[in-house]
Amino acid sequence: MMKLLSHPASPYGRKVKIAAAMKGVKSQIEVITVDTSLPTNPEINKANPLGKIPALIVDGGAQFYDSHVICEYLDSLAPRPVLFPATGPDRWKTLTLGALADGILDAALLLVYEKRFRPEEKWHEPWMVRQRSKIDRALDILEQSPPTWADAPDYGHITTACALGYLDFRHEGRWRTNHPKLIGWLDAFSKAVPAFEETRPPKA
Ligand SMILES: N[C@@H](CCC(=O)N[C@@H](CS)C(=O)NCC(=O)O)C(=O)O
Repeated sequence: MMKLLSHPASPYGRKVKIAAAMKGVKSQIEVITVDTSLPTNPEINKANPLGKIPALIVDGGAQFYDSHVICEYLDSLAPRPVLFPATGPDRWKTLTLGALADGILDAALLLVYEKRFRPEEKWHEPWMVRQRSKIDRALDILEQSPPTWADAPDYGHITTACALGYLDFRHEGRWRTNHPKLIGWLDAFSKAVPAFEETRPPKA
């Protein structure tokens, strides 16, 4: 049995859980909840020296992180659906979409951490504006041309859905006011991939 160190609120952990469900390997993974908001957590530090979830411990003891690597590993366990096109332009398109959506996540998480881990007198508004502008530019690109899929969504689409889901969860869904095409896109993803709803983070 593989072990996934994660947390129900983690959008990166959600990517991995969705990938596992899509690849039909969910039942081979025991999910262990880890709290990364503690000052230090030996359990996660042992699995990932960076102290970040998700981390996957596979049979035989090898430890994989981060979410991209774990998703690509899970993709290698079963032939279909293909989450990472093997070669050619499709592969670079998928990886670049994944990087864009991970960039939204990273900026959105830093905005949460600014307030969680720093005292209020040290919150730095220009830095937060900088992070918000990254999210806004990325959302505008996605809204111009929401990423389509042929047979099934891939890793790029999974990451995009998890980024939008995180903006709903931690940033009051403000993106919904001016991205109508993306709202429709997320609804279509949710219908195509039941694991998206099944992994919705619990209300804080
Ligand atoms: N690039 C990493 C990001 C993972 C990440 O930042 N996870 C957060 C939780 S959602 C975390 O563990 N934060 C703890 C910390 O940064 O100390 C991935 O894709 O797995």
